Amino acid sequence: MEAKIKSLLIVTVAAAFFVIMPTGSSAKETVSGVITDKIDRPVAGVRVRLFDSDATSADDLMAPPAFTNDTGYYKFHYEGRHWDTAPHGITKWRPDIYIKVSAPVYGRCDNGEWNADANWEYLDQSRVFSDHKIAEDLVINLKLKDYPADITSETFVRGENMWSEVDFFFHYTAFGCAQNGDKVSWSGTGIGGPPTRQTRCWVSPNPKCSASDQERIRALGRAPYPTEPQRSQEPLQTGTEPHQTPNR
Ligand SMILES: [Ca+2]
Repeated sequence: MEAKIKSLLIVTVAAAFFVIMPTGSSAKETVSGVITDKIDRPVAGVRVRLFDSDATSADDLMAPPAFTNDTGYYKFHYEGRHWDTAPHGITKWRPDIYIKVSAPVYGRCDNGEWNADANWEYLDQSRVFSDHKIAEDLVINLKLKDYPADITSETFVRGENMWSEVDFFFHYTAFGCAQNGDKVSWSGTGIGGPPTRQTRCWVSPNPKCSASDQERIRALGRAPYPTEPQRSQEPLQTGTEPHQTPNR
């Protein structure tokens, strides 16, 4: 019993020491913040990359990527070195800091073609904090103005602002042109109706609809809609489709 109390005491003292122990020179060379969506909800699991903006060369990646936690929080620690060439004493070596945010995707529709290699979809980036003093912690909170994109059955009408194509049961692509000209693309939607879910393709509000996109949509309006392809006789592997049972 005495030993137990003793060990508890040691743990308590150690914990107290840890709390009051100075953490060295206070945190420096850090960038942290919270990523939120367009209605101010925290966005978890997105990739945040930290860059030094350079006018005359490619921007430097200042640290390995960070990922937001459940509260949308991310944090970087970067090297306290000269980020631009300039003599010491002249502050122009300070980093010009900004962040870029991307969401994970498992492939993506690129111009109507399925790109299975796409892992990340760019969402947004912050402004540049020029010549930032590295001894001062920097907080960059970013609100993703276009995330998540709206897809509702009212938004897209096939043949008016929506185009779709069927390659195979599990490989078809579709996109719609929103009223502001944004191109919203996806795959894995029910081909017999409006898009109801995104299973393989990121909803991308960034690209604009081109003139040829509009032409394809207008042509679709004059032609019969593509029909759903014959489904394989093999059992579905994804488990996301409602299973049709034969009449008993
Ligand atoms: Ca720079």
